[in-house]
Amino acid sequence: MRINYYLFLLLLLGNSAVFGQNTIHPVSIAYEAPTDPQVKAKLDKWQDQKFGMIIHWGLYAVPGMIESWALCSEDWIDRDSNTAYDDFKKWYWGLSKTFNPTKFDPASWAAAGKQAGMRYLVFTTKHHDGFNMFDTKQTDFSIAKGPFANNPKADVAKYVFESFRNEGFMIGAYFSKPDWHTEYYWWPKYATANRNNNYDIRRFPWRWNKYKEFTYNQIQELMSNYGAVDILWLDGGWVRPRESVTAEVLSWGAPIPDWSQDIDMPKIAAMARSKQPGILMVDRTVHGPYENYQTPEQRIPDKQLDHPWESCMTLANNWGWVPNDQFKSPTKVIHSLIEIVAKGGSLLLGVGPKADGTLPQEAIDRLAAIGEWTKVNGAAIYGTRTVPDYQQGNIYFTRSKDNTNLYALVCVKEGEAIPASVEWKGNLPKKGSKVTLLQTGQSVKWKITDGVVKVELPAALLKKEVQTPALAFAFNPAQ
Ligand code: FHN
Repeated sequence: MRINYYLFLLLLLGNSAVFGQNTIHPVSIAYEAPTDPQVKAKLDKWQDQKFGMIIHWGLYAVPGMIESWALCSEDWIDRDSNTAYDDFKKWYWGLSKTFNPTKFDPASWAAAGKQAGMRYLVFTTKHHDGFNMFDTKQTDFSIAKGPFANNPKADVAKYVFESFRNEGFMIGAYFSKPDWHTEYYWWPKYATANRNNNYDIRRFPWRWNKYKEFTYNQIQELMSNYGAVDILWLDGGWVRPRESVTAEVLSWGAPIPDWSQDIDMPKIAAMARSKQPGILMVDRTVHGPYENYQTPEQRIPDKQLDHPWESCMTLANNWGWVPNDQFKSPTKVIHSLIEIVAKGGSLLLGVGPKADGTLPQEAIDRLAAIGEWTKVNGAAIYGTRTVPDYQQGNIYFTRSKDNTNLYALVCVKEGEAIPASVEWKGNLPKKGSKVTLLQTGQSVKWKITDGVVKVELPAALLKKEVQTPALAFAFNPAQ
């Protein structure tokens, strides 16, 4: 009975916490471009992909609650005052004894992502709760040591990476820099007041050195034993050298201790790149040589950015699986994708598998519907780059990398009919050239009057039953 009580509390927590959590990773202002030619080449390849899937899967899928954060004692985590924290923690850690995803089928996840038109993956090898979704030798707190241990796919991350690699995806390993389970980060000797390590590293250097060694060894395992990895996506930006705690960082409002939670990124990056040449390091919000692209979260920057970036956003309201979650419509996701790409970014869309190892049917259905659009309009998205005049109202513009094509993407409001014509200024088609509607492959009538392009839609598309999230036009640019 008590467990159900917890579950009820945690479901309440899910929504209130999501709001609080969205302020955890604002984006850093500065950007430092990589100089390593292999990293630059990989970054250019990553910038071609435009659309990825981030998968949060771990202990939190068992009860269907917010990922890890229920363990944290910060005031935005609304846990019931009658629940003793130690009892809750014991219960949470005990989930490792019941997590047994017998229907784990990563090939079906990869197929769903491919069908949506996604082209890169980021998978939670370890979230803040310290539970490992790979067969690490550094601790027994892993999926490979619980009831799933004898399953042929017990080394979960290996099979997730393999399945998505087989579908042609670039592969990203999400790894949480903080680990709330190991005694080297949260020392049982002291209370855990917030997300940071709970002892003054200046007084206990031995313990922090053990944590650095533990972290290095786990990342070394991921870089050595799991095939080609293209992105090391390091979450938990509060774990950062003290000297990187600028006024901007303090303004974000996250609790930052007086000591330096420095895990020696230069050493980690050198090892990672020795094993995975050119790998992209995404040390979120710790701008510098190891944040090869920036990662605004649950939002789209107001303006076009001139350096590589990605918006990570949930398909539903939560990163992991939560029962009765509210899923975004395919139109909402496609409009976000179009705006993000026109502003120079990529969309990393969050999906949370259930505890049995399957994707929620609603997620599968949404991804299939999104794929109906990307399948016929992808030329305006994949491999494109930005143009200065990137938005006019509900119309966004992109260009092919070789500048031979411009694309106009006209977002259509949910439930609205396709307009009989669309108009825009600038970004003019070349005189006498064709304007092609990507979804039909047919050229459409167009003219320019006083610098305004007017494109007419074919009658067949104007029937009220024909709807689309966006119309995409391709044309040669005037100059
Ligand atoms: O704290 C995490 C959160 O749980 C989730 O993993 C997101 C996904 O980008 N990252 C951090 C919040 O910014």
